Amino acid sequence: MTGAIILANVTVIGAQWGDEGKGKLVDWLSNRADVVVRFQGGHNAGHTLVVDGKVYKLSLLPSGVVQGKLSIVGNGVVIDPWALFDEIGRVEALGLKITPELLVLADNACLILPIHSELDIAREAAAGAGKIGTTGRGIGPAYEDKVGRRAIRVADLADLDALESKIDRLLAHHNALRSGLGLEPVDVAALTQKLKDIAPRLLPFAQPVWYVLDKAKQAGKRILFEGAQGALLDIDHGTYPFVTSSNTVAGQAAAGSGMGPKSVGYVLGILKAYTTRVGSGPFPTELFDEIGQGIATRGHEFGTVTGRARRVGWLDAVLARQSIAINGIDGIALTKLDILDGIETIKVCVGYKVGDRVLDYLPASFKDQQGIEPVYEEIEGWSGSTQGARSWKDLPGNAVKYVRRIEELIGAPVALLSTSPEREDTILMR
Ligand code: 2SA
Ligand code: MG
Repeated sequence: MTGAIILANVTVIGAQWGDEGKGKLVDWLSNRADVVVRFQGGHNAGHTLVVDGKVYKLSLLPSGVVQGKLSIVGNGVVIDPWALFDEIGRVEALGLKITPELLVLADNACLILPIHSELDIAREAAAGAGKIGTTGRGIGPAYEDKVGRRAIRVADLADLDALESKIDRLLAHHNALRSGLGLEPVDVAALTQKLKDIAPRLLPFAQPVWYVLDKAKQAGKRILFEGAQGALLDIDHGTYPFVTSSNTVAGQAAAGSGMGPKSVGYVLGILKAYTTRVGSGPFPTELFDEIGQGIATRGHEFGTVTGRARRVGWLDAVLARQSIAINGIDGIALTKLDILDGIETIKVCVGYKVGDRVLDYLPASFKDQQGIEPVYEEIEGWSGSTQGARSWKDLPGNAVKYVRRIEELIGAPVALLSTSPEREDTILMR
């Protein structure tokens, strides 16, 4: 199996609600890849990479930029050009150089405009207790416009004569929505000018990504697909409506980049040794006690993009198994095991009681999801440290037992074990 991770195309997917540590694993794997591709989401993603003591917080840029690998933002991504150039400025300040040779943006990707984040924020404010807990980055409204066939795409910036009429059409929709939320109407000429100003900066990065990837494939290049968020935030498969607005599952790697389904290759699911979620929505194994507090503190569980505190709970093997099925996960990278160091008894959820039923999957109905009572298995903890371990032999016996038991419960092998945020603290298991 491990051979496959190193030799094949790899798709890295968050197996929970995001923040499983994908950034570090993508960085580790991008050493072994030629091309790194983002295929969904936008700058709502937050990947933290620690390389040689430097901390890179990436949102829209594929993690491959840190290793100097061809980094591609696919058609499935929604691109906020202003946020992109801010991010480029931040990473360039750390010593990287982001050129069109390194970074390619899909010319058919849809743009996030200021009207999208304004709408996102206004809707969340109006929703009160029913809010989704979005990142406020305009992701949902941008995908709505994409699916509604009125979005502005990257390639539209190359046709400035037609731009104003496209924006006019878009604003006919938005200004009606805005008036309902008490927002001022947007001026067509002002928004058009803003886009005309950014166009010459953005266009040098634009290419037909499917074509670039096809060439890469013909040349035998290895491609790494970098998922953002997690499978339980998927628009179809997640805890709807408390989800993001894109498909986050492995299948999207193909559609969101313009390659065929076989290109997805080895699917590596990133699973945190416990569970976190940021934003609202069901969370069956959520902890509200000092154990949860301790995990949150030791695990630095704060959103990379928004700084929001993440909710924390025990590992949910029911959800992990479901995630393995819907993504076709071949192997797991288990992260943050060290955060459980010193906990006397660790719990893992192995089933759901919903009324008088016991389920081994997450029911689709929100009412059922809210009513879940987790069935736990208790596993003896370890007193030694797993932090920074670089070999299987360095792990306390009970930590090994915990990993083995998780493999049985979720029905997938742990292929990699990450024992700290540092690139080198990664154990190849098999
Ligand atoms: P949105 O903004 O429309 O995508 O929000 C909808 C839901 O998706 C969740 N979401 C995330 N959950 C975890 N991590 C994400 N990225 C950042 C990070 C988040 C941050 O890596 O830390 O910094 O706060 C992410 N992006 C979206 C979001 O919480 C909503 O539940
Ligand atoms: Mg994150």
